[in-house]
Amino acid sequence: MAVTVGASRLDLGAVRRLPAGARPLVRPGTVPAGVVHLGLGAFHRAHQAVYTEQAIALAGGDWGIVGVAPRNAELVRTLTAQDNLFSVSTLSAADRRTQVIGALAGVRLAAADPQAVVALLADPAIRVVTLTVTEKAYQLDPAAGTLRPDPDLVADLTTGRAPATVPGLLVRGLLARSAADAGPIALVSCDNLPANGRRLRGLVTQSLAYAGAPQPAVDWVATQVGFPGTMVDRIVPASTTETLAAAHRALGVQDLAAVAAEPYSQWVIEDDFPAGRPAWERAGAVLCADAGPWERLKLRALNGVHSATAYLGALAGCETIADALTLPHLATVLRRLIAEDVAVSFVPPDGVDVVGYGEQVLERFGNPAIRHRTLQVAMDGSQKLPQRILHTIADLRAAGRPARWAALVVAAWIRFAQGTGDDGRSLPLDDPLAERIRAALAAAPQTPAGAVDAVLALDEVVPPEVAADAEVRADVVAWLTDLHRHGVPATLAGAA
Ligand code: CS2
Repeated sequence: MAVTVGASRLDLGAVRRLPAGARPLVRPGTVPAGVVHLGLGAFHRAHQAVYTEQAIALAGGDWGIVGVAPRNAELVRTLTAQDNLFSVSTLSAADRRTQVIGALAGVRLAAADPQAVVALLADPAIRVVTLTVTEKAYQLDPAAGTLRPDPDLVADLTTGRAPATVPGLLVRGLLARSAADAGPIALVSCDNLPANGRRLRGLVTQSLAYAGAPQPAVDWVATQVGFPGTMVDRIVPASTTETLAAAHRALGVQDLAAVAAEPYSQWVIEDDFPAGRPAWERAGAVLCADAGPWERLKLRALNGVHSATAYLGALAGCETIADALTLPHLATVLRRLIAEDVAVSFVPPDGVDVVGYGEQVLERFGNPAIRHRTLQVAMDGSQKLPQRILHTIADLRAAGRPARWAALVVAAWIRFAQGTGDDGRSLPLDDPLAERIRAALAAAPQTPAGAVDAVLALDEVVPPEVAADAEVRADVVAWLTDLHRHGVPATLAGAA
């Protein structure tokens, strides 16, 4: 990214020169660490870090965050040079605010010093570990949650080498913590996985079994580690040079770790923290006994609709989600997806009207100040579609209902995976299963039905009851045929 040479930099010394409204809510560098966060990406900085800073400011507690980047050395260098400070800009058509966040007590690069991360996880001062590492880092098959370790994770679990994967770090850290008798801890998945707390517990227990961990350590994890489920929500696109330039203008100093986000933010957390937690409820988070209904609401009515917008938009040549929403008829089709499929597929949280929630989601997607690239949301479809769309289809079909609009999203994903947009431009398949998907599509008959059968047969992605459903297959084939023959605009016009 472009760096303005000689510009003064955000750091502790610059704080008092910041505009008054932009200063951190806590005195940076003064709050001892109680949280380790794995995955220092834009989402964490604009979500959990903001809630945690507010919670500390309002209720106190030694809950500074040690942010661990698995691999991003440049980000760790940047944050170190900035005394762990970064800014979050909140953008809407009408308004923009920039605030420096002082929640980070330190940063580490796991790839450079994995043992330091293991030692942190075994430190009695650390009582909460949060994660935003993206779906694929869990190395669970997305359909059933079964561990599918890659060679790096196998090496982490079966040799004494320094861990190189997120599950490897967690397992080694928990074994060290149990050996040190360092007290209970909560591991909190903040990724968009189905039942993310249960998935993370499943990952840890399957990994311990794979590693042949001794029974006392397995028992220790079973009794001393909480795995609260969460629903996290805030649209935070990857930062660009424009994000950094705008933060520079707002702060008067350069912030190379700046992020920009929409104003909306939500966090629902199951209250299962055996060694305490920050008072996140003071910052607006909802603590509850079961986040499941909230998580289904968000994964299906927001993320599923996001993926639909991303695939249809990318195929039609739209660069951003907000651009895609201006495609004629797309909003109508998304409304029908929400009302006719998503809303009737599950029981929402008490008092929530899914159609109204969906309207708010579409308004958020249309925020013109947020340039969220369709290709960013389109990434890793094999890891996302099960909880976003395929579970909606499975639940509708189990209730004897059609799943017509959800089938359109599957067709759009397949067409995207085939690699060419409506105007003949090639589209990148950025997905951990890209090779498998490409090989399956190449080996299949080169017809819409051939492509659909090849994709529905990917059993680590597609639940068996969906793969075996002739009506679903027929709907997906019909949509894919339309997308091929007529392109996105005419397909939407014919359907809306
Ligand atoms: C998006 C999410 O990239 C994606 O797949 O759907 O990152 C989305 O922006 C967040 O989950 C919103 O909370």
